[in-house]
Amino acid sequence: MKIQYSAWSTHSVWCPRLIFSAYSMLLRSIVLTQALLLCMGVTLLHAKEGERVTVNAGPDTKTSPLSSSNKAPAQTGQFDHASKTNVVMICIDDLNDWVGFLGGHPETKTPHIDALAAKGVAFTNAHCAVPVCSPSRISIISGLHATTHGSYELGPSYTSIKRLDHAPTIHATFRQAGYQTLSGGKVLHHGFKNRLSKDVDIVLHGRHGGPRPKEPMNWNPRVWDYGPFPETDDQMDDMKLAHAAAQYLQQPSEKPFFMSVGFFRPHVPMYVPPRWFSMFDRASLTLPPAPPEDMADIPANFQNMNQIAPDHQKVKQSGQWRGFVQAYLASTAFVDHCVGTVIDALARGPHADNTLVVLWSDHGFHLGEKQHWAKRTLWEESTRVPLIFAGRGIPEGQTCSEPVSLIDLYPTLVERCTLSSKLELDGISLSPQLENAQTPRKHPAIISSFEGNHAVRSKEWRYIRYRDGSEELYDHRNDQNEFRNLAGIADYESIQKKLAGFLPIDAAPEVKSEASREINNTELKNRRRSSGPVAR
Ligand SMILES: [Ca+2]
Ligand SMILES: [Ca+2]
Repeated sequence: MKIQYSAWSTHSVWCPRLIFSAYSMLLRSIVLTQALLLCMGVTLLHAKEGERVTVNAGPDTKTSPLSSSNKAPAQTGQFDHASKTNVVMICIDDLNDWVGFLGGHPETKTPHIDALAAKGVAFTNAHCAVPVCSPSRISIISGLHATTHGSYELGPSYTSIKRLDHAPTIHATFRQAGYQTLSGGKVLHHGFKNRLSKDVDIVLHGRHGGPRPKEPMNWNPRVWDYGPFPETDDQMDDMKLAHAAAQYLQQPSEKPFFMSVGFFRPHVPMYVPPRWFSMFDRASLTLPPAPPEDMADIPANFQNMNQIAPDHQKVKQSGQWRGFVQAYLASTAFVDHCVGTVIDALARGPHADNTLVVLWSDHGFHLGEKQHWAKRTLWEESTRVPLIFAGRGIPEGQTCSEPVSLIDLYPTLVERCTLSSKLELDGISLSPQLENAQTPRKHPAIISSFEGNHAVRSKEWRYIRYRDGSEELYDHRNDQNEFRNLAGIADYESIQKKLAGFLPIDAAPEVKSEASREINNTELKNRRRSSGPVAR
């Protein structure tokens, strides 16, 4: 609990010390606690096994980028932990490279994320471990590759994967080191449940991605729906989470803290308030490049096994392509505002000087490129993610184009915060790149999707090998859209062979839960049932 004892230091002299000291301390703690709760509108309790603890949302905060020029004078909490580095980890769901600093869409509006990138080290060639929510996040939070833990799809939770029985979450590692751990929204796909509930001291806001309208607005099934809803930002769970995080960051803390803030947008269904839709003109916005002839040189197998998202032909025929793109841009602008709310609170609060911020998205997202929607592919649109480090110990204004993986986050944060390194992690610390962004990396990023399919992304190339042996090769020096598959062409044989040398050996077989089969079956049934656009 955050209490400013110094503000009350004169109160105790009113009481005869020997007689009333014990009573005074008790009274003080009650009064202070009540005053703090009343002032802050906070219900803050320590989490117990299986118990939900919440911090209610406070008033809105004016957003601005992390800046040393607009912060309040530094305060200190009860304990001096100036030598410790706090961590704020911002996790975004399904955000591709449509952020200003990555240049993925010419009209996207992400001023706060771009400002954060400018204040730190922005990684422009960062990739997920698996291009779908649950295994991507499990990989980040465990620091282990999918080919180690064996989760390649939705379904298995962290605690249901045997290989992770003795793999501490990054939250557990920080907590073990004396940090207070906080989490809110979507960080692990299944949340911190069962034995993981003790890894999080304070739940900032529940794992809610709402609200949703009663009836679909533009698309069936409603999981793929979009539209201007609800009326105001403060009705959005993401905004409530941002306020809760902001509120915590503006108070002194007793301990160093590790905070993870997981926003849902731009994940479908893409409902955000009308003001975000009105920022983008549906009729004139730029559609992503998606020439049908691009598919002529691509092996068929992966296209056939990846049938969960809406079909691009159906999207086009329904006349809703522009609507989806507008909704994605609107959702991205909205989540950027949420990020700004958190960063601004940090910048103006007492932790501005001793906090490291890391921002990532769990994977990318197709909006028609390669005739595809959503995720799960091994192409650039699906695997590339925004990744930013900023704050304490991070140089400003650097850009790193070396290939990195999100599984590198865990060892990086452990190293930057000088925690114990007795951990078996697959990732490689990004500290050399955080010292000098031009430092080369020896290893490419490895991405896996469904069992037995892998991509190798180096600084200049993408090589894909599917389970049936079929291959793709792209030269990013002159083909950022991955239009021309160079696999099998004699001139590229040596680079193809070199990249193939990085393919995982002895990859873990897929862990499947009953729930995962049900989820997949339900999604497929929904897809078959789908009537596509909502009839009007
Ligand atoms: Ca996701
Ligand atoms: Ca092509």
